[in-house]
Amino acid sequence: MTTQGDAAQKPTVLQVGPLKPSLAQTLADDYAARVLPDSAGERKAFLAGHGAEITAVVTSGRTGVDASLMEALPNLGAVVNFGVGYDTTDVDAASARGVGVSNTPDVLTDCVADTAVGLVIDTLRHFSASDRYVRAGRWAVEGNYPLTRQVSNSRVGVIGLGRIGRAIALRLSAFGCTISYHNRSELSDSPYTYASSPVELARGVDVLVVAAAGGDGTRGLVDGEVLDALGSDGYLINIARGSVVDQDALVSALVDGRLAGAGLDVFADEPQVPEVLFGLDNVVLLPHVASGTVQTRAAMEALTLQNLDAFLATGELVTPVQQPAPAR
Ligand code: 8YV
Repeated sequence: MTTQGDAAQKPTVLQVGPLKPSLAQTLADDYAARVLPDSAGERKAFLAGHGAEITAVVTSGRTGVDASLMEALPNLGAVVNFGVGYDTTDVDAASARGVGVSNTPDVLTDCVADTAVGLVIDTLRHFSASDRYVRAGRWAVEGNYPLTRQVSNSRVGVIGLGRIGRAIALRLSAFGCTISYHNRSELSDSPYTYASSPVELARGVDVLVVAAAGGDGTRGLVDGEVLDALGSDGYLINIARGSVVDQDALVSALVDGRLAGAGLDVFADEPQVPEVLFGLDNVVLLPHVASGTVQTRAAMEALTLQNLDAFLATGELVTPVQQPAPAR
């Protein structure tokens, strides 16, 4: 156990934000981790008393560590992030301070890609809406459910052909879909057609799948102009971050019927979801569950702990977004 006296020598772990319960338990039991209080007053007192003890933070993509928290942790060496997305952590501030940042890539790629494909199918084929139709007793009364849109052989555009984007493309290729993509630059090793802008990509597809990392570099990348280019026969699927899409523009396009439908796992201000979408059967709404399987979350937890252990033992991270500055 860390005491005030030896705090400067002993590595002390801080949990920032809620974590998977088993991970939080392990941090408490095996690392004697402290937990950053939620309330502003308690947090201030905690940081004044313990900020200098902290050498590693464990957080999730939903919370992260901003520049002001980093400043209150002068001996911080690493931010260990549960999740592949780390847009809630200020990586520039971390870099300036020599603080390493890790995430959990690869282990969630399959589940997130599965979710994207599930959303494509559900949104185009209205399975969730049809299920509601049956449960409400409408089948027997109103007859067959209206016809929907075929997924196989459709044209799919992927924004962000990284690990997850490629896994989505691979799956939908097996459905006979024609795949095109937009990235900051064209990939030399991709079999898919490159579009030089999101608008150009949207113009040529039936379904636009957002798989780009969140953060300032992609904020509002899918704006009203992109949605107009996708058009009233087009569908938007987002399994990335709500920030990549202009949510107000999306909602008005859906409400006005200027978009055929949307499948959304992520939102601009989670867990808030625009209520006007609740009444639309051409929209599928998920509570940010893309990686949420027992297997994948266990693998994410294990990789999070591997990063933490490696940092505490060697000062290096296993899956770094950036490594800590050496010889701290
Ligand atoms: C997690 C995610 O739910 O990995 C990510 O970036 O969005 C999800 O897999 C989230 O990070 C957990 O906080």
